Amino acid sequence: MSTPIPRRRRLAALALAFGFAAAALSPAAEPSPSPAQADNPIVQTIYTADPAPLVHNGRVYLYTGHDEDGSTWFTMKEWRVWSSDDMVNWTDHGSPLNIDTFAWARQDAWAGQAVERGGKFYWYVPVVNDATGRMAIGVAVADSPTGPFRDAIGHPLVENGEIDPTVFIDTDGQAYLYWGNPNLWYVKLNADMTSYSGGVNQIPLTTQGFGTRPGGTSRPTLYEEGPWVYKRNSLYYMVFAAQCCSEFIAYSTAPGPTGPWTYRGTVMPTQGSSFTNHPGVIDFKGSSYFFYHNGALPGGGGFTRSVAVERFAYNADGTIPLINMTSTGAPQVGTLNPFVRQEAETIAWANGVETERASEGGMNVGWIENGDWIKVKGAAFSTGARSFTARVASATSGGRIELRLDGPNGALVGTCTVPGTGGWQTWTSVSCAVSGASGTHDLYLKFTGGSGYLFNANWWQFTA
Ligand code: FUB
Repeated sequence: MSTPIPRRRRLAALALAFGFAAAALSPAAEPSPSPAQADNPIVQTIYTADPAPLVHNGRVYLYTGHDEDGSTWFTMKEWRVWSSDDMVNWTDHGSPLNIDTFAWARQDAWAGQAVERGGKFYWYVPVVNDATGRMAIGVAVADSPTGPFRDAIGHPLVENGEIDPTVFIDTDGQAYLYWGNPNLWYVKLNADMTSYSGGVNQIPLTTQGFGTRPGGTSRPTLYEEGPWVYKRNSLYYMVFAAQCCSEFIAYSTAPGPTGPWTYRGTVMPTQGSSFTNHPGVIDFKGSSYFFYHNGALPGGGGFTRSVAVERFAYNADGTIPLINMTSTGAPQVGTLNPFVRQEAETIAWANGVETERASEGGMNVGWIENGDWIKVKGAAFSTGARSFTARVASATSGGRIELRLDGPNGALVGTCTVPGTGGWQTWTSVSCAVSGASGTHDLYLKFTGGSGYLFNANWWQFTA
């Protein structure tokens, strides 16, 4: 059930951290800068970190950490999952994995990665082992990319006090798990993905392999943490967070999965207001994408980070070009179909709302106040929409959903009235007429009404 407390707490934390004037907390306040144009960072409802994208069945599943509001350390209790089939509208799948999933873990839901094998999804994560007080790598398993995930083995898969696992399955079927800070390690995973053979191997951190760190510190190479290993054509890539602090993203390549590695240079310079960064690289629908994190949301910084994405193209020789952080993000791949059920938590940009578990399954959008809105990018109305239906609930007296095109104050093509339903999870469907919506537009669901929380939204759909 939605309660008003978390959102108020979040706004207060944002205000404190960002030095906002009280007026900036008004319901109509919009994140800056230019939220209607921006698509980075990917998630606006919470702080996210340590992206790990996975392509499965025509969708990108994005696994992230969750920086708690107002954090002054890497205070992270759960991991989150998001998905998209167009790289701009992202569906919130909530948190199917948290510290409590591992009965032996104490804290620190830090940077991990998920992979699919044989119809199961394996998510490797670093956590503190309660018994030893050291960082260990756990493995969770699920039958779906969105979980629920359960502890696969009931104990750490491997433990040496180091963090940031990345998993890679080679074309010959051999899987590898790499991790480490300050060192770099790997094991060869068995086919069950939950055990390994051949012991724990250390990758030599040579300056030839991982570059030279300036300043003559105890760490001679640039390698810091957050490795991301993959193969393209016959070349193996290890992208990693380099130098500290602030980090930049660098990479090395090798002719095989265990090296020898050769340092290749910078992927993303030190940019943004987070002193850490974390890479995730995929190919999707014919393009290549680079995921990372920064501190771009209001209140953002080193412990309140946000995941973002850029599209890029490899150079002809296989090297990675320099990639800069942008607020524009990756272009949309295709369009969004407004004539099929769309989850309310499928969002290109959210202004003022949050999400939570819905009693009907999945997530819903909540904490909606007068003037809040959700942008859904590139909705293809084709020759026109006739009506709109939304699944809604309200413990108060409801409000209205204004359907606007191309901006929160853009052309109004319909208005649906939401009644009180007797509870925040007491769902009903409301419909209204639509006129003037044809072609492809960014759709804004703008929420209006009285004061306080108005209603929750679970899903919506237009009729043609
Ligand atoms: O998010 C916690 C830690 O910060 C990660 O494990 C590191 O990679 C750094 O991003």
